Amino acid sequence: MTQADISQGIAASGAPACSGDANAVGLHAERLLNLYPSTPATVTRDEGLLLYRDMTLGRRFEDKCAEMYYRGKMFGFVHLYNGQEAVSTGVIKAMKAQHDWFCSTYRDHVHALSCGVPAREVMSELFGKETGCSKGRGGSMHLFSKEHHLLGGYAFIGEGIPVALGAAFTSRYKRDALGDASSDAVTAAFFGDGTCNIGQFYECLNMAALWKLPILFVVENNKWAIGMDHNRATSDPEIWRKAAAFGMHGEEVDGMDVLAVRGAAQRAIERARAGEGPTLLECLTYRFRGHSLADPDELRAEAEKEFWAQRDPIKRLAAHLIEHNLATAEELKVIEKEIDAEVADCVEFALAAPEPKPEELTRYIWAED
Ligand SMILES: Cc1ncc(C[n+]2csc(CCOP(=O)(O)OP(=O)(O)O)c2C)c(N)n1
Ligand SMILES: [Mg+2]
Repeated sequence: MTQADISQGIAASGAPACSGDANAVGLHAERLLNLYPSTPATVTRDEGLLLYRDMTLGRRFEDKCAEMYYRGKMFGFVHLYNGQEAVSTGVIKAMKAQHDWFCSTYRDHVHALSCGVPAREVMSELFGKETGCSKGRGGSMHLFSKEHHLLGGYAFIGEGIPVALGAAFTSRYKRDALGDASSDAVTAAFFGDGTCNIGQFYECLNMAALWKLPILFVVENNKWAIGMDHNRATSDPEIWRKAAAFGMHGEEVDGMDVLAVRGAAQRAIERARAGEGPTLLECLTYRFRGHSLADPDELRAEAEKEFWAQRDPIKRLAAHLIEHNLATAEELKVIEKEIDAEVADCVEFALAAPEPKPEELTRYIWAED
């Protein structure tokens, strides 16, 4: 396919015209425009509003994080999720809260919120406060909540994948070896495109397929691994195809469309619960900000950023809800206002919360009774 074809594809897709050079839009966009159509989820009004609320919370929480980071309220690296909300919401809200299991990466705030960890606990953790979900000992990259079955954010890439595999193995072992028929939890492991070039990914795919484990490997392919273009770093940029090497089901999906992600996730979850094993789900997405808040984001082409910004998953869901008479623009505005209040509240709460006591520095390294 030539660049002219890509430009025509963009026009034919009905997407608003991009300014700038079509050369800069690139292969990742080309894949999105040529995706094999998959069946999206259909949603009721309540489900649609729940998805809208979750994505809006994720976006506004992250915007507030940026503000707080630049005001010096949090330390270390902070990686935001703006642009990728359809993946977290699409997968996690298709699973059973406090029953299924979740493993994240260092880009973990929004996964935690989708899992139901209260915004107050997430913001407190980012401020290093005792009221944080990891008691202020973890920070941005190490969110954890036993109560919400969030098995962690991980600073080392790929570290969460074997942990997720262990959770999936546990579900299966409890049911098949220990005879607990109610043990049908499914695990979702989230990780990026760059992470698919390391060994743990392949080792875990192998074991998951071998033992037919109930797990979703969710690739958040946002085209970039810090400053490395995915297409320059991997043998076959279509990650979902790597599933075939393990005899596993693989699927690619528009990661800017929450209903497409939800539809694919629902199918994968159903297979996993039925004992039919794992799925490798590649979500084509894009991060709207730099790799971390320390990244000035000067590397990526403006035309590329604009191409993806025009596919903002939250605006897209809003348009769908309004078009299908599931909600009015006014109702969505009310939700946004409620979310703004929730985010303002979590900042106030976290600012006022106590620091961990210095003499308790090593507390929580081991589990307490
Ligand atoms: C084992 C390991 N090697 C290298 C790094 C440095 N590193 C931090 S982020 C990153 C890129 C990961 O990219 P990707 O998996 O695409 O995730 P994204 O940041 O795009 O969400 C790398 C290599 C690391 N954190 N851990
Ligand atoms: Mg990436």
